[in-house]
Amino acid sequence: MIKNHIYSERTAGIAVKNMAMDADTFQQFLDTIRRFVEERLIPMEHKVASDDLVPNELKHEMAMMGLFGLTIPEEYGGIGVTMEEEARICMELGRTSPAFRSVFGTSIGIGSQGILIDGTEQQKQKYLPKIATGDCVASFALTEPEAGSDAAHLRTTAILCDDHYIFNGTKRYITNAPTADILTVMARTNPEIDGAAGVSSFIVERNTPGLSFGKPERKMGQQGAHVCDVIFNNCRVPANNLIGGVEGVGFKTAMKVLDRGRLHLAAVCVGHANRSLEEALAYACERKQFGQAIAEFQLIQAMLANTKADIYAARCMTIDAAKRHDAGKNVSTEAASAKMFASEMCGRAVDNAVQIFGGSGYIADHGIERMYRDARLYRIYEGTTQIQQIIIARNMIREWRENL
Ligand code: COS
Repeated sequence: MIKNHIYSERTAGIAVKNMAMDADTFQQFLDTIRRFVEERLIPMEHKVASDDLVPNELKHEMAMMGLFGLTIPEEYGGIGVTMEEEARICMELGRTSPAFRSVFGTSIGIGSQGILIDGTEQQKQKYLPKIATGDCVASFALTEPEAGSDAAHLRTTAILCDDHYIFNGTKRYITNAPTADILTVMARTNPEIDGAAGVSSFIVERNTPGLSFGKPERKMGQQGAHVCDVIFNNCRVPANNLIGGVEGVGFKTAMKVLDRGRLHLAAVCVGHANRSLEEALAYACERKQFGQAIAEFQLIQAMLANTKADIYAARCMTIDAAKRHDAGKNVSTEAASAKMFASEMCGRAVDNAVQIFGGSGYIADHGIERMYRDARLYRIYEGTTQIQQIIIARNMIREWRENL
């Protein structure tokens, strides 16, 4: 419904790919998402965590709101939000369990952006409209048992044989793989080349012969979002599914996808930290010790104030980096900085929230310990904090040398 409204508002003018919505329409959309989070998602958090499952009716509501089409351009049936708009939406969605965002977040993010950024027109026409409606869930398969942070040394091979590539290897910890209809897969098409230049990216459909999936992993947090291995055993992928039709550029496609993904995650971290602060503030104002609300104590105030300032900083960084991305600038450094700062900030925020809740923060019924566990992943996936540091420092050194 919202989607239709936005369509009519936006297609009334000249259709420009991922053009910003007018401020009122966007604010209306944001308000609707906020209400959805408050009224539909937050009340379901406990059940989703204990069932380890997001109910289908909620997925359907998300599809009706257009959430599966957020980043897909209008010409392929989506809403086509800008990066800044996406960041602001993620800050709202980040206020509830990450499992809800994961339902569509991977699909509209790292799962589909490879097709959007580097795919052929035919590939875009074939897959993006189905992704935009939620009929096709897309995942991103880069990580392997022996290639996590060192992604350029992945070992899965894809060897051209007539009009198919024959895939062999295993991908690990692939978010949403248990339900994915397609996967963006990075594989080595040239085994003679050890590093990044031997890697190509592909679209692999779920029903491809030779493709199988491991059992969903048991995790520390983020219940309701599922990860598993993806196993290729002489899996025959049509040559047409090579993204962009060009071999050897798949690693770069993955890096471009991750630049955008890291901004998306930084925004989610801002939302997550904000929610933990709202909970901690409310508790601190109500909980009485030594005859007064604990919010009156300066040591509690310090934790609240530090988190407030931390969130503000992460929010400003993320929005600034998103605006630069929208302006067509290379944001490798800014995206890594925002992801690093926001995920570390979120870790501090949830830790402070548990501390303010005291003993209750450790008890499952209050939900704060769940937020603490859920947040831990932000500092790891889509590049650990240490990988973000490497990216930032390398870019600094390269720029310094270029300016000599
Ligand atoms: N956009 C476009 N191209 C990029 C790029 C970016 N953001 N980052 C790197 N490249 C290009 C480089 O320019 C280089 O191209 P040339 O060979 O033509 O110069 C190529 O990609 C290889 O880059 P680099 O030499 O920097 O690769 P490295 O193997 O040294 O490692 C890191 C790069 C460590 C940054 C990369 O492997 C990485 O990000 N690892 C973490 C992976 C990750 O996030 N995993 C999580 C999985 S998803 S949940």
